[in-house]
Amino acid sequence: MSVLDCAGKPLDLSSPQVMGVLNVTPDSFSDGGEFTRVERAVEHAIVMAEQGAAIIDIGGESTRPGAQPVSVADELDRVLPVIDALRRRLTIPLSIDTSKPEVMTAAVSAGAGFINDVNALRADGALQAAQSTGVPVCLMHMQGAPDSMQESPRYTDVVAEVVEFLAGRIQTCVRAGFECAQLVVDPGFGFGKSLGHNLALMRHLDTMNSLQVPVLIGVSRKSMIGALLDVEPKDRLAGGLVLAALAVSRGARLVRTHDVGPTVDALKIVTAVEAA
Ligand code: 8Y7
Repeated sequence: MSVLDCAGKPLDLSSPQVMGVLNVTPDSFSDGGEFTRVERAVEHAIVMAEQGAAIIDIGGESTRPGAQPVSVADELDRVLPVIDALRRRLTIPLSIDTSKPEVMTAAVSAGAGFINDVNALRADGALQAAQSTGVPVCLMHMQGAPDSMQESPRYTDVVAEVVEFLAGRIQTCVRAGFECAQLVVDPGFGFGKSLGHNLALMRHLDTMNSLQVPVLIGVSRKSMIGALLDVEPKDRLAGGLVLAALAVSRGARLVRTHDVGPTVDALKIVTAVEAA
């Protein structure tokens, strides 16, 4: 379970690691045009690798609540030049953050070694496309769709329902030809969840270890921190670090974050304490 083969690049999860977020969307890199956007994204990824990220997650479609959908062509125009530039400049694996089968296939051909799908391969053709690439996949839980998921999230037992959903997706993937050693799961903090649901998932995150595949979490700058502290995204670092530490102490192996340097430090501390 501990070393994933990301198209030839190893991702060693025997200790917890950081996944750096690289958004290549017009809203995150305004002005300056195409070249500037690619250049800035590449530079940012290199900084995150220097800060200790074990993998970089490249996304060309915003999955924030209420976000607008993006066409396959636009998503590819955003991510492919960045993947192409980074595959030669970084030794760590690159992850493609997408739910679209066409983007999965093209991104892995261009050099991505991991697929991060917030839709857990439920889109038409995604299961087959991802399986054909041969790279590991993160299956994330989401209730509803991004445009409406935060309107009225409902569960009887959020922890049991998320685990049950992910167990079902693992089973579907294995039947489609995946090996368990290629799969990672994620409870999907903020994706069709109230603050109470997010807190229950964090409190009982160790329950996810029963799935016997590595657990990834993403909490950095999310609204659950805003709701607890009443602070803007730029002031959510401390909250995100505490949640990352709590998650890792409950067994999470990969932490997806915008704040790579501080998160690497936090995970080193937790790892040292857990090893004592
Ligand atoms: C997550 C994610 C986002 C997450 C995984 C944001 C793409 C929203 N969040 N992928 N993506 N897990 N696996 O605030 O929690 O970064 S986008």
